[in-house]
Amino acid sequence: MIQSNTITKELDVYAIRQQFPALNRQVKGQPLVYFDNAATTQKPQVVIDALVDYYTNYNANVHRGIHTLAEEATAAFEASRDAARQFINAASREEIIFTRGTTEGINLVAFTWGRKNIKAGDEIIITEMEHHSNIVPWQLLCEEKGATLRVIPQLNGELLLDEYKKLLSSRTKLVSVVHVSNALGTVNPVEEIIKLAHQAGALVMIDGAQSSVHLDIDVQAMDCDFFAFSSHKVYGPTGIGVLYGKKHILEAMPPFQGGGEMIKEVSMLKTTFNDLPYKFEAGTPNIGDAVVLKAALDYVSKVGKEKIRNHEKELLAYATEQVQQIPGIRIIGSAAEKVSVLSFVIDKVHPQDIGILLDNRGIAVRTGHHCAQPLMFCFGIPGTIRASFAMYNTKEEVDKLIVGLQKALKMLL
Ligand code: C6P
Repeated sequence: MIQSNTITKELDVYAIRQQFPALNRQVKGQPLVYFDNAATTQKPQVVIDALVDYYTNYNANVHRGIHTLAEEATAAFEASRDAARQFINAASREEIIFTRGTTEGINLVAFTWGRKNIKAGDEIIITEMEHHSNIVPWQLLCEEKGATLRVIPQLNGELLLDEYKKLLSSRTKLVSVVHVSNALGTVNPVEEIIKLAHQAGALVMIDGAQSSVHLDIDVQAMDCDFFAFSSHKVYGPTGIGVLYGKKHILEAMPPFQGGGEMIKEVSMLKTTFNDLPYKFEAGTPNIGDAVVLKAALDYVSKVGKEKIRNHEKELLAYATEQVQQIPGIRIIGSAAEKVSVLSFVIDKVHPQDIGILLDNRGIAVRTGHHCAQPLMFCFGIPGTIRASFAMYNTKEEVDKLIVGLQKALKMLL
């Protein structure tokens, strides 16, 4: 039976929805139902305003000029670094490197730390649950160095830790693991994974693309060596992200790209490199989006991650229960610990057909392999239909999804 509710005890979803202008638009003549939040979140007005304010009032290059605009832009850029430090509880601002996003953060580590430290015969461990951006950089590195990529298997969306223990050895130099699976929503036990890796003498990189918006991140408590996330999945702009690395590890790493900003002194004979974090930030950075990241992180903190999490948990439980009642639907990934991602397949129906029919009703979901083809292979499917919920979604919207699915199935079967 379909039932709706309005305001959850803790979070005034309707007040929050007013702050996201995109949610007011119509798609195909219907109010937009945006359930593609794992791909990217919509932006609150404060984030949009912060970007307009930057380009309207203090657009300038950073760390270079002594004029007022340059000083204002530099102060805002560095304040955003401080906000990011606080958001993941890094020990120091030198450990916060601005990147284009999670993908660039992982590639930076593979390119610099990896090239220096990985040798023939070494091993890197990842999992079956990885996004392509935490597979391909390590494949490229292993191929170049003659190293081996090992993979922790999963069952029904949970990693098999006993198999992981068997893979660890003195040959293991790095373990790189997704914190939260984008395709299934599984929250992986990263603390235990990190502890075991460190006992084996390996470093650990955590792909935080999906976790940073849902979970409280404390990189010091977690004790990871690297952590990467993207602003656009945390209600911020695209084109900016953060790579965290432990200071002593970053200090020992060679630079990523060469150019302005990352140097201390350049002569035709020799170049010395800038201090952290600038050593890894060559060229004019994405200043506007970096500045705006602070507005997004502040917004999330102000609403309160725990409240958001509770609301999303309620939505996931409700949607799971409703979807399970539709004959022929199979949920993919049944981990005990999940964030608000619901992936499913339907007997005899291609996910893309469902995606198109839902879009005709104004409902945005993602269909396909979700850049996790090896994981789809494990489940023996080409892809799923994925509905991913954010702080502004409601049970009424879930009801619309259920009706949309029922109508689509009537049409297709
Ligand atoms: N996943 C999704 O729809 P970028 O593109 O660099 O911001 O993030 C890459 C990335 C890395 N790891 C995980 C776990 C991710 O989910 C993503 C992005 C989106 O699931 C787009 S493919």
